[in-house]
Amino acid sequence: MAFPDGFLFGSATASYQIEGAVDEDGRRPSIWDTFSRTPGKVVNGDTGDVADDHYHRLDEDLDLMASLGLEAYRFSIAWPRVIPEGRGAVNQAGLDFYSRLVDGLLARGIRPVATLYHWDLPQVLEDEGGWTVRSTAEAFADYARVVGQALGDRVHTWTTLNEPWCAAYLGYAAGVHAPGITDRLASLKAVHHLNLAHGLALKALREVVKPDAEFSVTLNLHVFRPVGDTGLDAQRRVAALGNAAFLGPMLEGVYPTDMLEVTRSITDWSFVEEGDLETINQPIDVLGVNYYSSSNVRLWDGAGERSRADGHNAGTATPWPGAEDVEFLPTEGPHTDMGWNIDPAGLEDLLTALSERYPGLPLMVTENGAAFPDEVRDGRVHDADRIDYVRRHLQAVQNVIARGVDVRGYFVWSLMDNFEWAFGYTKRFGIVRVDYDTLERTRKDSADWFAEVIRTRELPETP
Ligand code: IFM
Repeated sequence: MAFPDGFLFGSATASYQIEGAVDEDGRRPSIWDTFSRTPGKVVNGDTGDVADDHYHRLDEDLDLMASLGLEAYRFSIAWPRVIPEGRGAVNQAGLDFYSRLVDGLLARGIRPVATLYHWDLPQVLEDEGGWTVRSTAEAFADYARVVGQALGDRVHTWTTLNEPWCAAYLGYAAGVHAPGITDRLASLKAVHHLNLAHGLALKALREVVKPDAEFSVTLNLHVFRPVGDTGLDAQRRVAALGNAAFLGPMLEGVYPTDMLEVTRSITDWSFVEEGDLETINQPIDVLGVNYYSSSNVRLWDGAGERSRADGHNAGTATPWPGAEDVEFLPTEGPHTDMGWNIDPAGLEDLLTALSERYPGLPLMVTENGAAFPDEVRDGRVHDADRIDYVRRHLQAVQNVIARGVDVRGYFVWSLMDNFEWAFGYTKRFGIVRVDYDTLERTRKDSADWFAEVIRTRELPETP
């Protein structure tokens, strides 16, 4: 079966994970600069100081994308490069970099899909409370307007946030992502202010960008598989925190009852002000879905040690505030290098459920891919495991399209190996290998395979 006309094949990256050049041309520190420089927070003490040096290798990377035949490229913009102090003065050099990127994409026939926030909050704003305070959402709207004014004549799709679940819960509850805070109430305030930032930014963008631009948000929606008698109850609790906490306000204008119930012992949500939900509930043109794996859940019966195989680098604190009694059971293998299971049926289930709940809202898989311990042989990476992973998930996308689900595209994570947050450079997700000593880029077998899928618009027969 061929992918439908108009279905977009792309790849995705994020600013802090690839750019490097963290203190050049006026960029100021983000929370990830601070966090990664804090001993013990990132494996090997790795930082994004150099990363893939994409900032200096823009043309080479654009040519690489063109050589793969990419139809779209999803990148993120570093707020501290554009407005280094978080609010106020605009750094033209920062905007110029993204303007060159967008022009370079268009010149090569690649559609720019820009994300405004992929976790690199200006540190100065974190010092004022970060996402726990409303003023950060307001500053985000101003930043969105600035970027929209500069690039809005050329960017095709605007994405406000990438995976606010990670920013809120991994950053402020589990503390395994920047800013490294372990405070359940703070994480719930962060959820709300990220949601508010999304709504305010969409309003600002709509006023300044070209009329045919599209608007979206990218969520890492979770697939929870209930286990045993208590599985459904466990699923209801974590689905409220993980999925409905964002889908509810953004697409339905409400925080779901389950969410309020699960978090009752932590907050009465009085930080939600009148009119906020209306602001958050802005129309979008496409919902970005990031999917990698699924989880098995049930309620902990109190006996033995609670299993916490939630796949999110659990520290001592949980990223599930209020749902501490939910147990994440180990999943069936094989697993990727992240320890995540491989469950393409989960992607089918997720896309199907979304299309049933939100009929008429197009979906886009804005991230999917896998880290594997690549081996270089004769200068090549024969990553059959990654090809198999991507092939099976693309097959899942085809299956749901055949059943009438409106999926508009697929972006592989990631274009090239990069800084994998708390795992530093130890996890490789790229379809292109980066040699971190020489910064040389080499296409893996998966890159050649993906290029062929794009060229033929079909999945090759399984060998
Ligand atoms: O690398 C991340 C990306 O930044 C957000 N989504 C998941 C990827 C793999 O962990």
